[in-house]
Amino acid sequence: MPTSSSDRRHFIILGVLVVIVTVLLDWLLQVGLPLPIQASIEALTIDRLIGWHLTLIAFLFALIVVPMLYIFVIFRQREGDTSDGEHFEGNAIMEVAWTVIPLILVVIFGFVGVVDLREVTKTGEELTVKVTGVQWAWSFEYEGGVLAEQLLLPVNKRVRMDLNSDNVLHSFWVPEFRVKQDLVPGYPKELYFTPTKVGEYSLNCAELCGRSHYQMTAVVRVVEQDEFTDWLATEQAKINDGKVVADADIEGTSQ
Ligand SMILES: [Cu+2]
Repeated sequence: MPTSSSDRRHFIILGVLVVIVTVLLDWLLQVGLPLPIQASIEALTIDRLIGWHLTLIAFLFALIVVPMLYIFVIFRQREGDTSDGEHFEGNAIMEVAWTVIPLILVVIFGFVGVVDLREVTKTGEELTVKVTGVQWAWSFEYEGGVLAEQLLLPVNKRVRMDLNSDNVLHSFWVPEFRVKQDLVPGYPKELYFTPTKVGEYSLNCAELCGRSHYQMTAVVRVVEQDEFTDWLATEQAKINDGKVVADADIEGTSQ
C-alpha cells in the first residue's frame, strides 16, 4: 500500500492502466467472440452470462498482467545499481483484499448462475418432443406417435425435449439456441427452450460417441405456429387412417 507520494503515484497510474486495459480487452472479447445468432429466449440469458464472465476475465487479466509488466519496466535493475531491494514483510490489508474480493465475486456469479439456470429450466406449458439418440442418428416423436427425422418446431412456443439414449452418451446441442444437454442411457433427461426465429438450424451431437460421431446431425426447422399445427394434424391423420385400415384388416381376418 502507498507509504509515500511516489508510491501513491505508482498506484494511481496502475489503477488507470488496469481500467483502460480492462475496457479495451472486454470490448475486444465481446466484439470478437464469434457466437452464432440468438435464436431462442434462453440464448439472451446465456449470452448475458457469457458477457459478464468475459468482463470479469478481462478485469482479472488486467489486474495481474498490467502490474506485472509495469513492475518489470519501472522497477528494472539500472546499470551499475547493485543494491538490494527494500525489505518488507506481509501486508494484512492486501491479503484480506485478495481473499475477500474473489470470494464476493464467486458468490455473486454463483447466485447469478443459479438464477439464470432456474430461468432456463423453468417448466410450464410446453410442447413435448421425445428425442432419441442412437449411434449415429437422431429420431423425434410427437404427440399421437408421429415420428420424424427432422425436428420441426413452432416459433415462439416453449418446447420440452425428452431426451433418451439407446446406447452410449450423446449430447443435444443446437448452437443458436445456446442450450445443451447430455443424453444418458437409462436416465431420461429434459431440456427446455423457446425458439424465436423462423429458420433452419443444425442439431449436433456434442459428446464424442464413436466412429461416426461427427455425422450425428439432424435438421431443425423452426416454422410458424400454423404451419406446425397443419403438419402435425396431417401426420396424426395419416396414422389414424392407417389404424382404421389395420383395425378393419384385423376384423376382416377374424370373421
Ligand atoms: Cu456424438
